[in-house]
Amino acid sequence: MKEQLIKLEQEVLQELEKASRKELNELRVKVFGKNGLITNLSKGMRDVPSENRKEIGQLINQTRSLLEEAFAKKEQEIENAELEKSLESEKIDITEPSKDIKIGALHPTSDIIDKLTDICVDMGFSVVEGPEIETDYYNFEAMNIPKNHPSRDMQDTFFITDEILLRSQTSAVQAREMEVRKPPFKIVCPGKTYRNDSDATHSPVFHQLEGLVVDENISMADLKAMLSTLMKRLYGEDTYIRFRPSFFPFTEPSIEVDLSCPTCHGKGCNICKGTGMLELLGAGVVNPKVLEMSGIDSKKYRGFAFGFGLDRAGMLLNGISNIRSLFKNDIRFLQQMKGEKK
Ligand code: FA5
Repeated sequence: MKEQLIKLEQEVLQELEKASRKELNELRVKVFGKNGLITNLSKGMRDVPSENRKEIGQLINQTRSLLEEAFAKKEQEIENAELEKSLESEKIDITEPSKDIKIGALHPTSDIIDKLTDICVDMGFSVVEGPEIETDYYNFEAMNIPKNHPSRDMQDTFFITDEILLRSQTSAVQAREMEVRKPPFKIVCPGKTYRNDSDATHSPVFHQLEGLVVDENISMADLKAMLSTLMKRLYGEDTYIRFRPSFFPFTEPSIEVDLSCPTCHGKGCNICKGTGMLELLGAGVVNPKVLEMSGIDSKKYRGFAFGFGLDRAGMLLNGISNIRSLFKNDIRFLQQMKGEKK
């Protein structure tokens, strides 16, 4: 029996050595199956004289364990080889350029932010940023809009707590900057703003560009000259602007600025609803109270400020009729933009 076991072990190990996956499975049945070699040897234990039974039993078990281990090892080897082969054949070159690259363009809002800030930097403005999650103080109170003042109704605001809100206007950066800067200074601040608004020209998230100039002898004429130059550079030399009286608690006097329609050049079209003009921004001479609240001597210094709706400005530049198109993230829309191709 002993010799029989050694012979079996050697034969099986030899066959195992060169077995494929299919042969391995067949061999497994041949050795361990219902009528397999080892199984039959175990069955044959009945005929072994009782005094040798223990020793033979142990030998069979040893052979079984040794062969089981050899099978497991071979199976692992086959699996590794198969994996290696499939990794080799399915190799992906992630550096290979795609055959189907869809080229978009700079988003109209990013494009208008870049264009406007570039023009403002040329005019000597510094570009600043402010927090989108703002305090009631900077968004309203420091802008001469006390708590419960009716002018708060003009900006349907998302409050987080009584004192914290999503800024409803980039004007909130005015007081922040006035507190830390010494006049004279000129700053612009582009960024996101939030209001509970939603229709074809109003979105709950939109973008504004705030401008603030503080210096001696500032007047409405400076504001008009600056905005005229800005608009001509952005929309073309034949563009002109119109001032209309308005009200903002933080500017006195306050105006709204209309732009001759960049699509029809003032003749009247469906974009400007036949009027030839489009409302684009609010502006005015900074209210002396606002300067004083931020520690600036209003007897010596004056200022002007303006606040653009950037999404509207970008829509006009690109002939977009619905503000929602700006936030749909549709590459077909972006591909039509006149902005810089990326
Ligand atoms: C203001 O927000 C003032 N802070 C502007 C200002 C700054 C006045 C400095 C004086 C001095 P108004 O609420 O009108 O003003 O908003 C300014 C522009 O933001 C609007 O002309 C419009 O273009 C844009 N705007 C306002 N609400 C939305 C909205 N929900 N979606 C898209 N654009 C909007």
